[in-house]
Amino acid sequence: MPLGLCKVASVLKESGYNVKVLDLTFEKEPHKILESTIKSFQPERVCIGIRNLDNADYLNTRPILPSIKQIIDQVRSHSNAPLIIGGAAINVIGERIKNYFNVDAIFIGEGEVLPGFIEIFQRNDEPEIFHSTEIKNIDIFPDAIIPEWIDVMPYLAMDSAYPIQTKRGCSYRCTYCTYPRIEGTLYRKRQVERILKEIIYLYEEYSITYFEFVDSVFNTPVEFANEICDTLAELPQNIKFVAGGSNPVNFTNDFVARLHKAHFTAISFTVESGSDTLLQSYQKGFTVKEMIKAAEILKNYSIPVMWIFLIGGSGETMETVEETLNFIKNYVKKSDVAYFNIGIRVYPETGIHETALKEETIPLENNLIDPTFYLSHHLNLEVLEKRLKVFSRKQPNFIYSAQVDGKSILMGYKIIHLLNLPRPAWRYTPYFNQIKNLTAKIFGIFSPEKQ
Ligand code: B12
Ligand code: SF4
Repeated sequence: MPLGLCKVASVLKESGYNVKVLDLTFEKEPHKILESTIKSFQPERVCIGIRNLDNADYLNTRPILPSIKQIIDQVRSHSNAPLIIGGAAINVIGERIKNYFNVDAIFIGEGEVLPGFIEIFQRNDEPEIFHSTEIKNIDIFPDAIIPEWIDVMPYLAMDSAYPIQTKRGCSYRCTYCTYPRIEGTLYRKRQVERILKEIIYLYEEYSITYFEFVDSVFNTPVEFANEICDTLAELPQNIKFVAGGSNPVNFTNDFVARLHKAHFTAISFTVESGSDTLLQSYQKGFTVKEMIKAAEILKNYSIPVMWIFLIGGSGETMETVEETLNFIKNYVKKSDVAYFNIGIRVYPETGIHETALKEETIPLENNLIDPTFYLSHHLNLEVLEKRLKVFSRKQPNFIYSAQVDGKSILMGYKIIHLLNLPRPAWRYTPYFNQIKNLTAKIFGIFSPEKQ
């Protein structure tokens, strides 16, 4: 759900602009809708929010920017309004995007300050670049009530939770990550009462009962996360929450008990590796020992957990991959899910970019706009994939990106939504895979490496 874009729209509206948000995500004929909206609304400025550069998936890469280029060209052909782009993808790639699109301005940073700039935008031969300064108090801006701008039903039907941000910033320095660059390294927290008010409003006005916290790391700083959990615990029990990115630092019995009391229905744990060598290489700031401690605590609770791993960082070998698989085998509950991303999307100004430049696996002239990935030179992709396929047959709770069949997943989401089953949908992965493996056995469809 486009939280950032709706946030910008709300701020513009508060500044006195007549704003319309056009969400093309679920449109069957996006170009037609775009044309008719431009003709009827006659905008004086057009702002386009770009969230992703691509799907960041090495094994199944899908670029996104070429389709956005088409949309921009279409806007240009129907309107003379100055055109500005912004959003997470632009914040990640920065000025490197300057000559890629035919736009008048590129906005890098937090869109809440857009009203200050919007008046001065003109049609330009060359795009102007604006850098917003970091906003100290994010509470001074209005909340983005997404259903006031777009239809959220198709998102909810696809198992998407309603996004809530409780703070901005991340104080960690993981070598592959852009978040500290997008949101800064100091935490800027929202007032807890304000967050609560937003959730209650969405529940009462729009019957939304499923929320996800989209902070960089939900459980850091832990005192703030505790305060939020204690406040949420007072809400009606049918309102459920997902703790987006969480990590094992400060992951205590006391914290999980609070999550449980506050009706958290899932946790995603972005641990990245079960090998201390790789955790150190990624500069994760925790060790396997802390992961084991967190796993032991989680065994006492029924909250489903998705453990997310990132395979292929600097120093990854088949031995370190085996350490991660052993961690999954020994510590991840059979009813939980272990998800592997293979290969690291390289973004500018990250540690992994520096490593790739030093190793000369990525040339300096690569501006990183096109999907570019790092994979440890100690790994052979074919051998790795074979090993993971064999592992996944024995561990039905294990999945990796290339194995995920988008069409079946969408169908599954729809069924779960229609039957109103507890969410998130991924909690059913182990059962779904067991059925799939059993069916394959019955029909004797074994792939060659198994025999
Ligand atoms: C939470 C999150 C998710 C959640 C979303 C949950 C939900 N219910 O919404 C989940 C886990 C599902 C997810 C999935 C993916 N994500 Co994600 N996600 C994030 C995260 C952590 C926060 C996004 C967010 O909501 N921020 C809060 C809002 C308020 O901020 P914002 O959107 O950036 O908006 C601000 C500015 O960008 C700007 N702005 C926004 N729009 C506009 C428009 C204009 C005109 C202007 C001027 C300004 C402007 O102003 C806003 C307010 O300050 C970001 C990282 C980050 N820290 O930003 C990655 C991030 C957005 N995700 C990313 C990616 C790659 C993905 C996936 C493709 C990963 C994958 N392989 O599956 C998928 C794609 C999902 C999809 N369909 O788009 C990338 C996108 C950039 C890129 N590299 O391509 C990011 C930046 C992380 C990264 N790798 O660096 N993600
Ligand atoms: S991976 Fe997570 S903890 Fe590490 S810098 Fe990024 S957001 Fe912070």
